[in-house]
Amino acid sequence: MHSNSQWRRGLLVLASVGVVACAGTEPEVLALADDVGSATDDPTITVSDNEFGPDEIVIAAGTEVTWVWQGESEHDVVGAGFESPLQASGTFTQTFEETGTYTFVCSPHGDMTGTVHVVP
Ligand SMILES: [Cu+2]
Repeated sequence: MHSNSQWRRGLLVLASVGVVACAGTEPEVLALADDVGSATDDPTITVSDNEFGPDEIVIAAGTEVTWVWQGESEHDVVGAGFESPLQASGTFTQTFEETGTYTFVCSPHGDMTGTVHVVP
């Protein structure tokens, strides 16, 4: 029993370290700030090596965003509640119904991040 509880404590420590290490790159949904600007009429984001372009867009609620792969390497788009395949070409679409600020990341490239602001 003693060794079992030590093992459990070890797992807890590992879990806490993992949460800290991932902070900032985990996709999340944030409250919408009031100064994000007005919605774009071109809700398209390119996926290249290794960045999203643009890496921040503003859309109206109910708009479908299209990501278009243009690079050579494999990338994906992972947000809170949506995830594209890991692929080197093609497209991915996601419709955002609720207002808020949605961050997304390419899972193989943790510094490849983007943001979708959904305004009313
Ligand atoms: Cu990537």
